[in-house]
Amino acid sequence: MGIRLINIKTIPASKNLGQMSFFEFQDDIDFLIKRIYYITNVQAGCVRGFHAHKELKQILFCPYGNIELTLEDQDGIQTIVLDDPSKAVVLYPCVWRKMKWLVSDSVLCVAASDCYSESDYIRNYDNFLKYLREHDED
Ligand code: T46
Repeated sequence: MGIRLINIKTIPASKNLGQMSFFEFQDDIDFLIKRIYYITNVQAGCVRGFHAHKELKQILFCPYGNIELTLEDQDGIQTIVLDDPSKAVVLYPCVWRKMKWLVSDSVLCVAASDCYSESDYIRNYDNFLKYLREHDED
């Protein structure tokens, strides 16, 4: 369970070469990646998410734009804005998430610990609260 904000190592812009950001297993994240997906072509104001995961671990980052995450776990609710390519959030199991696009065409990238499985989702908020209570000691 839990939420971890991490700073992605970034080689700063130099001349016309732009900047590069990178993260890797062990140094930055504590799980291997089995799936990558990204969400594009979203208008400002759009809110996605409204679910939690039972087992999945994910790292979320926004290489372009500005996306607000509202995250709820056993410690309460927090808001994190991904507004820089060097910012990322690791979401462990049992975090209810909403992602709000603050700027049109912002890109949300996600690297996940497992392949897609609808049975890992908790898409009902009351079921999430119940699951949280039942797994509080995990
Ligand atoms: C998450 C947040 C950050 C697939 O078939 N394969 C996939 O790998 C994914 C990610 C989704 N889908 C299907 C499932 C739904 O029928 O694509 C449809 C849209 O997915 P969803 O409504 O869950 O999208 P978001 O933006 O609410 O949530 C997504 C991820 O699903 C979720 O794991 O943590 O981004």
